[in-house]
Amino acid sequence: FEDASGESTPLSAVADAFEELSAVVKSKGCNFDLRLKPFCDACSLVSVLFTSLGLAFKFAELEYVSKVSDLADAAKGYGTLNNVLDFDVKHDTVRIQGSLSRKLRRVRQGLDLIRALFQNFVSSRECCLREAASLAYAKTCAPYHTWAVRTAVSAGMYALPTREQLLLRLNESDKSAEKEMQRYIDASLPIIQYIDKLYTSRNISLDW
Ligand code: 1PZ
Repeated sequence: FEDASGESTPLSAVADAFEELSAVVKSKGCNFDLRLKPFCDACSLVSVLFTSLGLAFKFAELEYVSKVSDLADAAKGYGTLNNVLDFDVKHDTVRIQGSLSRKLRRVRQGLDLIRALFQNFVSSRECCLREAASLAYAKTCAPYHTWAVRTAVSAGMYALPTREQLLLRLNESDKSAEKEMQRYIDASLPIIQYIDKLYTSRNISLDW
């Protein structure tokens, strides 16, 4: 999609990538064997949003980017998301720190964080970014993070740009941002559900 000047924006690139991915997942059903490569390609686009957030969330960016990049590095060897899970189930390493199944779970939580953030953002133009981000974090990631991480995140929230600054940095208007965010909200849901099913179908709970 294009902004007023005819250029594609970072947000529209993210929305495009997830729409493409979710179209595949939706058309082939939940038994479809999603490949790591296109999944990681879409996930790595999300990190452009971090650039717009300033230095406060540099550590979050590094965390997220390194996990996506480790999954991308494994793409050749594993091929699909299912194979990642199968490997860790076999070796009893699903929840072990550093395992790919755990990294996938964290990346999924990151995707859900962005989804919740966008939902708060589009639901009201009065909603400031800090409020939108704090609520989204509390809902999607905080329950699984240590006290130290939660404390750092809530301190970092005060350094977030304003809603207007974010829109400016993303090269969007209120209206165009709402459209692109809504596209991501809709397209990311089937992907998130697909990932959850990888775990639940193997009797792995999602409380971590
Ligand atoms: C406009 C967007 C505003 C978003 C503001 C919210 C920022 C949330 C900050 C999250 C910080 C996470 C710091 C490190 C957490 C790690 O402890 C965990 C567990 O790692 P493990 O022990 O399994 O190795 N890591 C994660 O949960 C990785 C994913 C973090 C999600 C980051 C956000 C992803 C999307 C960002 C796009 C802007």
